[in-house]
Amino acid sequence: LAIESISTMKETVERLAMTMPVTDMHTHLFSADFGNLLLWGIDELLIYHYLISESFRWSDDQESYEAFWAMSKREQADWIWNKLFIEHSPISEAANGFITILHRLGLDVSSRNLNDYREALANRTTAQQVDEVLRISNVKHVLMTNDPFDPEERDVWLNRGGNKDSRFWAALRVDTLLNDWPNAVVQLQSLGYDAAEQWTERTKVEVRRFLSEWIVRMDALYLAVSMPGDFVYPAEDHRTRMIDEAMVPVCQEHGIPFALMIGVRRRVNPELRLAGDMSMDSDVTAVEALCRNYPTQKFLITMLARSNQHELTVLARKFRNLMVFGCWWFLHIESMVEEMTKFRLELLGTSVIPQHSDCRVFEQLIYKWEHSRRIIGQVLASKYERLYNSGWKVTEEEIKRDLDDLFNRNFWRFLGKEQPQ
Ligand code: REL
Ligand code: ZN
Repeated sequence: LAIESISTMKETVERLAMTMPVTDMHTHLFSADFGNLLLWGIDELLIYHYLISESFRWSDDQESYEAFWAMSKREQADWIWNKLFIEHSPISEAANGFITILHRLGLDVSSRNLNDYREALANRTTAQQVDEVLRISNVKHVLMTNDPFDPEERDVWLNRGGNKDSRFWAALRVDTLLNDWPNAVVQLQSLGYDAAEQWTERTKVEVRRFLSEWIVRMDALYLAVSMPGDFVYPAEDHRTRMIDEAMVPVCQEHGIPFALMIGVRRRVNPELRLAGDMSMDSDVTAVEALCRNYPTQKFLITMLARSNQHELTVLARKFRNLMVFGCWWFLHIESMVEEMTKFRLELLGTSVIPQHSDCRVFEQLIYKWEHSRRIIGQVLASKYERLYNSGWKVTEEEIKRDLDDLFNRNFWRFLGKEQPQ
């Protein structure tokens, strides 16, 4: 039944946008099977690298980076809490996000008593918190970032049965193979693969074997990498050979997409460690060449520079094997999510994946999705309103269909898989 008034239409879109289950197609979260790799709780939330870099803006030469890194997690969390929440107001997206989390967990935000918050969560088990957070955030499927070169993670896959939680899915991360080949060779050799630094036939075969074995072992839904902004393709270099001769052939063999996240400049301030990464402009023609060279290979693409977003969205009009996804990292802020969602819907309709969370700490699912759902709902409602003014009235079923495409189905359809129940 067509919705007859604009206000009812807006209420319906908002209600559905805020409550519909979502597929979070890129996170750094893990299921409880991965033990300590799964980060959660108050202190982990406060020492999120987004908040670390924001806190250092309120410190001076008297407070060395080293002194911060030497502190315990709890001390670091206290330091950040004071700087960002007590001495200043938590206005930034990440700081505001922490408040959204406390609020949704039912904690008294007005007390500003950090120890109370710690205590409130202290008696929960990891499994309880996972259930609770997935319930509050309405996240149904969580994609992990899985790196077989990480010894702790590898042990879970090889010796402890891997992922057993059907709400979690693997994505095989291949950064070292593409961006730090000498190191990757050492790792491959230590895992028993006969690889050499020189790109020989044997090395190619062994890299493919490594990728295939791990795709199968993890049941990886896609291959993933973060690339610097100066990534050029095609080029006479290691990356192009690795992509053309190992990664794309293996993706094709297993029928999985290749996700490239392009535009990061690692450690511009090494003192900040994980918090020291920066964004940089990228060359969209690299993605264009990939999509044209491999028309039957699917590419999931996101970019980190605001300046690349429009061109990338236009490119998706040209290639059906290109799926644009998410507002990544520094773009995951209110103003950018709104801007990007608007022009993506204007250029692509609903054939886009508007958001992923990139969470590193479990409870972040709560704020990242709540903040994004609201904006995506508002943008969608404004598009329906324009149609309404021309006499085109959407039904509740159509709103559901469109939101489900944005939040779930575009991802699963792109994989060529039924969305699991
Ligand atoms: O997957 C990536 O490469 C990035 O998303 C991460 O490196 C980054 O640190 C992440 O926390 C950003 O949101
Ligand atoms: Zn990420």
